[in-house]
Amino acid sequence: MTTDSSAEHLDAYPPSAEFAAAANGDASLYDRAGADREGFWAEQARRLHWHQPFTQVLDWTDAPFAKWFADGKLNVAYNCVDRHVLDGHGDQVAIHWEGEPGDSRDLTYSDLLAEVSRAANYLTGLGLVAGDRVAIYMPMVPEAIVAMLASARLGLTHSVVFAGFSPSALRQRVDDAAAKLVITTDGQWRRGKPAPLKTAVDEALAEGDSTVEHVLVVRRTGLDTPMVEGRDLWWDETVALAFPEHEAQAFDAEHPLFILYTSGTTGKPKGILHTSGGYLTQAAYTHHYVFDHKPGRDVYWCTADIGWVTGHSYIVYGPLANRVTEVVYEGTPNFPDEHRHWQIIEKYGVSIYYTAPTLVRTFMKWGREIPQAHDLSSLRLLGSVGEPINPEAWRWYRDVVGGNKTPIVDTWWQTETGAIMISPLPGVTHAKPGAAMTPLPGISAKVVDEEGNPVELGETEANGYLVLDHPWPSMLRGIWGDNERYRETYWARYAEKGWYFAGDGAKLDKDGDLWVLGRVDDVMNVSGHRISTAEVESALVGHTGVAEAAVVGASDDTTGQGIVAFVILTAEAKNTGDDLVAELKAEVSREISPIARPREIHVVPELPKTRSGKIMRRLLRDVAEGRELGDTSTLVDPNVFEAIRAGNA
Ligand code: 6R9
Repeated sequence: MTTDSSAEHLDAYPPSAEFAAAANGDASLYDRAGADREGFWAEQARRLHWHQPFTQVLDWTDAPFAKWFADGKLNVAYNCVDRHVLDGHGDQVAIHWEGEPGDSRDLTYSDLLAEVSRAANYLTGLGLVAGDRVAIYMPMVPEAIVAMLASARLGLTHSVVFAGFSPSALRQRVDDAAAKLVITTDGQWRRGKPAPLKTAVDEALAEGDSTVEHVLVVRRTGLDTPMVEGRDLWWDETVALAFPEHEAQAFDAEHPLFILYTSGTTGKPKGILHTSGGYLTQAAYTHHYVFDHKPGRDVYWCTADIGWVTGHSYIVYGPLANRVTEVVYEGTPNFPDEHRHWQIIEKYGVSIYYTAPTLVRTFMKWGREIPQAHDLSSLRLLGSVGEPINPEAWRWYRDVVGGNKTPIVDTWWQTETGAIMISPLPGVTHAKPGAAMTPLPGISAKVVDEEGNPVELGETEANGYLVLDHPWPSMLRGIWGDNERYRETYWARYAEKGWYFAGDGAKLDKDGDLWVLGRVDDVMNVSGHRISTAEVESALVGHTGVAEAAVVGASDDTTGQGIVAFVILTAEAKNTGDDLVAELKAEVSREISPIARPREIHVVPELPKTRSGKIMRRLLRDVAEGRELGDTSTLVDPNVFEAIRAGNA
């Protein structure tokens, strides 16, 4: 932040004096962390209650497998619930839950403690022991959070599977983690209608042997739900009747807390593994400073789903560790109409609101009159996550939602990083529309070229890669069951330097501020959801009529990227035009999830390939975005595009 007069610098929003005066953070955090990184993290770890204090901070001798606070012991659920009750805050509301059909429920910390204790007692009675895996396949109901915390309390490793995923996606995840229990609901509310969910579990488990011994079902919609004798259990007939007191036992700081599957560059999702002490330390630390959270005063709302990492770290673990009062909303932003989010903000006096750029752009499309019809003056801080936020959306968010006064924190991080890594600090640093700005105190990042040389400041070509050059407490501890893939995916690219390769392109502006530009691998980002091209391709070729498929993410005004597929049909297949395209789209929804449904599918006679047989997705992206073709010199057959365009027409 020099005296440079570049447009980017002029566009900076300095912290307001008023916000700065009461901010949790201050500039000394950067100095302290810079002078003694490990000492700084030890200080942050002491935000938590340790049943047995740690004496070591970082053990990196087995890099890239980190151990943080290894000789310390703690209980994650005790930190998120019990200690707040013991500190006299049992009556504070932890969760203002808002159901989609209009029902609502408040849970205080005492309520939460009783619910989590009941669930812990019941799961123990089922024979589950620390180290077992539990799959959680649930919509945004309070029991989903209770299920996560009860698992954490018992040292069970949870794997939350987004309730929009298909039975086969669920099965793949259940099998990979060898889960013994699936917790689900009878159904879920979606735009005013109940849709079955438990039947998807039945379908997932129908074929072949699985490791699942029980399916525990929360009643949410009242839909008629077949139960398998001896396997399936109703939550309200079991957990709800269990004893509401339970003593939390301490686990090693490195005890596995959860596995969360995310898309990689191949068809098979990666089970990202997170452990306890380091993860909770950084989730709590970032939630405190990045959101400037004041327990007992703020009302916080993160609009993510617990099926994604944002839901894990910024609905469940970070906020509850910090004694949050938070809103949890079950449904879609436009049910019963587009006013829903603003009504919820008014109803609860939400002061901190954390959402994704795709939703901000959707709000823009619906029009500013909608938020402007509400009193949003309780809002004092806004956050963004999931993809780069375009400056236009950033300004709209600040002006229309934030009353032209709230700081915006654009937070860069990943499932793998576990918690926020790069973000402005409100009240402390400047913000610029579209820039994630600077690594947080304690975090170190670089933007480098292919060889690992630092890129020049102000370089406008997007030629940099984002790397993390020091380990951090909430870093992933590996890919479940696949250490080799872990090394290969994240550490092989800059193996000599020992840097973590994030898979994102980035640049530094003239002020040295960091802009994340999007994925540089074959991972698409649709509405903030990571979907690999390979996953969608494999769903498409799973259809008998498709011989080959190539999928690209083309830029999309609302969703960031949209999925565009090019398919070659088998000789036997009949091209029935729109019918076939509709069938293929449905196939992808069924195989993966409606979020992976392609925006467009083009039936083409050929795909552009290099001599080594690689599909040139870059050129297909040019086609999908209606641009002039880039360099075609490495193509086997440069004429292929005439055929593709003809097929398109
Ligand atoms: C938390 C989360 C991670 C990928 C990441 C990047 C993109 C996330 C961003 C951002 C620019 C931001 N991403 N936040 N890009 N600015 N503030 O989203 O995790 O689902 O694993 O996605 O999302 O491409 O690599 P995850």
